[in-house]
Amino acid sequence: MRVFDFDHAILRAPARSVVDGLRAHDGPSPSFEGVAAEHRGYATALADAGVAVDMLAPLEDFPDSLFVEDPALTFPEGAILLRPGTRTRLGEAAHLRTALERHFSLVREIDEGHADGGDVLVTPDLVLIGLSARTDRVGAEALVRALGAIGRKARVVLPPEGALHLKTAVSLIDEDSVLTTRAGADSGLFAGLRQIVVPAGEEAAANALRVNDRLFVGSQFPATLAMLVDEGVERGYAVVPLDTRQIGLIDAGLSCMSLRWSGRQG
Ligand code: CIR
Repeated sequence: MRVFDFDHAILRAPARSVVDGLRAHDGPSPSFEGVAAEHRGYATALADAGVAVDMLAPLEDFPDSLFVEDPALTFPEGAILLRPGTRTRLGEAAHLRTALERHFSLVREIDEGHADGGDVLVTPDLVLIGLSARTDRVGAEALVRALGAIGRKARVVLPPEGALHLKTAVSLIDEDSVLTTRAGADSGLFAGLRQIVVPAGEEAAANALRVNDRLFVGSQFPATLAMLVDEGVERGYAVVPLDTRQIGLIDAGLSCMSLRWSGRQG
């Protein structure tokens, strides 16, 4: 089984409060209808790729709660509840517990520091945990231990500057390949992997999502899409463009809207 083979996912429907979602820089708010449409497109694309989607109810008190990847991690071996590193999101983890317990016999948790799932890149041999404004050293080390308990080797790294999360700047798109920004490639963090650099001006496209034989890429990134189509044919995946312009207004991309795993060992 490859690390991007998934047959289950948990998603959370956006709340109307999503218009107040966090963003690093002042800018326009997304519309609820726009986010909801992008979220529906994403859920449909996952289902089309062969994934059974468990859609959780919206949480009005948590504007960013549709980004379920930040408060938890899921693997075939088990789930881990995290401690998101920003005040308005810390409470999201508790709201995921019941859903995780429905799918996993054991739900571990980190109990100190802070860590966001957006800072966690899973590669075939190693889990990379990026330190960021959301993930601190104490949380990252607690996560290394939790991952160790389910048999995953992990390393704490310093991601390229300027990215909200590690995965803002990188995605695993094949067993030996990452899609990353120029800064990500220059950081040396992914030196053991084949690095495909997104064209200048399309840095946000580096947050793509590989699911089974599909690669989801933001549809607003034409140069990246054009670059990846041939690569996909050669490597056996189809490139699927998905609109992320509305969630992009609140610093989100394709990986953060789902928790994914293969149930074959879970
Ligand atoms: C936040 O700032 O937490 C949200 N507005 C966006 C979270 C995106 N999450 C991710 O990329 N893993």
